[in-house]
Amino acid sequence: MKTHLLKLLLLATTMALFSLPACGERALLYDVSFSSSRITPNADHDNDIVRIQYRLSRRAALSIYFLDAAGNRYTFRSKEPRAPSGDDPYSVYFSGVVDGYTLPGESLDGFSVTHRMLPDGAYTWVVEATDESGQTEQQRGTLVIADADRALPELLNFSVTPPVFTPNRDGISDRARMNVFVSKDHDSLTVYLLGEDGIRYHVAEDERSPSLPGEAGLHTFDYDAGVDLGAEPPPDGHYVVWVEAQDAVGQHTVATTSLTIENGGVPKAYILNGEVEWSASSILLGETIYFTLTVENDSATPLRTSGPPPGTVYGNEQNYATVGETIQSGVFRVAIHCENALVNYPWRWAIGDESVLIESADGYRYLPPFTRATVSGGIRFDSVMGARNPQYCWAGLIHEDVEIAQVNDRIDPVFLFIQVP
Ligand SMILES: [Ca+2]
Ligand SMILES: [Ca+2]
Repeated sequence: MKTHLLKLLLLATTMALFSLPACGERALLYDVSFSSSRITPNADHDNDIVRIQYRLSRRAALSIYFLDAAGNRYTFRSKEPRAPSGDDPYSVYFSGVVDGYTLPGESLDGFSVTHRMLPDGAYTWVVEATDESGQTEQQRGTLVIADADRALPELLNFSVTPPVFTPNRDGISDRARMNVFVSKDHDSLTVYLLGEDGIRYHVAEDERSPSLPGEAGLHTFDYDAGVDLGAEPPPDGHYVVWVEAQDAVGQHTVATTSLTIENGGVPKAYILNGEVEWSASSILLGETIYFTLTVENDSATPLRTSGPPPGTVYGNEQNYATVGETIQSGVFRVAIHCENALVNYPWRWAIGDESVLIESADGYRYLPPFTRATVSGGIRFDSVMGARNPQYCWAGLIHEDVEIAQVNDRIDPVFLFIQVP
């Protein structure tokens, strides 16, 4: 009798041993739990998230996904490599947001969704682990999602103008403007250029954007490629421009367009050696004083210029505007100023002549990169023009509506005396 009982016990023990997974190995995946069986993911801080915990006895690829009543599968984690769990279980919070999906018959208007809230409903959750030998274990349970905030932060009419821009402070297409309409209040909205080398260039939102940061509505971005602050812009080339938005429940949307950078760079122009050759320091009333200097383009970006051409002689009562060559933003010009002049640098000339300037397709003229040009011109004094005689006259190199760099201002003055008979 006793022997029979012992045999039965032995048999039971043996069976129990054999019923363990993988012939006596510990379960690969164990202690799987969801802290709640129902969440209301709507960012009201009430029951918005569930904590998922699990343990792994061996290195494994870990997946967590959800099955709806129709058997559609929604991915939260997909075959992510995991080391064996240590003292603490793995722990991850789930807020109802899974990898982007589209509903049957649904089409999104010019954007895509990378992370999206599940629709309300009852789901089967599956936590699944596959070890290096290919053995898979999974556990399942039920999670109900109710009152989910499913409105997407839609990204509508994302655009960039102009599609080709030249960030080089020449006043032509120096800025690119990005517009996007976001349909929902959001936690973040970012715009960046992505180069072929994988480098991202962040674009800041315009301070005059019609909508406050985080608010639904039209958002505008103004991009100078950093040139306004003197930084070199991204290299010339084609870029994908990305906009990404994320809402309070963690849904994430993206949209893209493209932008081409041409002739980008920070212009660097100098009067060579800060040197001006003056024809005289004393002239008779009615005579002309001439100057000659050399302009150096010490940058990889072309320097835009405008007329009148070198060699032009101004009457002292004239100025650049009276000869029809008004200021144009971004243009470089050589200029002369005398103390008695009423206008700042009244006499201005192109920074080169036709032998050195190149003309763009749209008719603008440029001094090419790393090029020098000799510029001369004159001013005929028909009057003394003011009280001071002699007066100081000097040269400058002006970047119109941008700056007169310290290094290019009040260059090589001449103390000019005009002899009045
Ligand atoms: Ca809630
Ligand atoms: Ca430009």
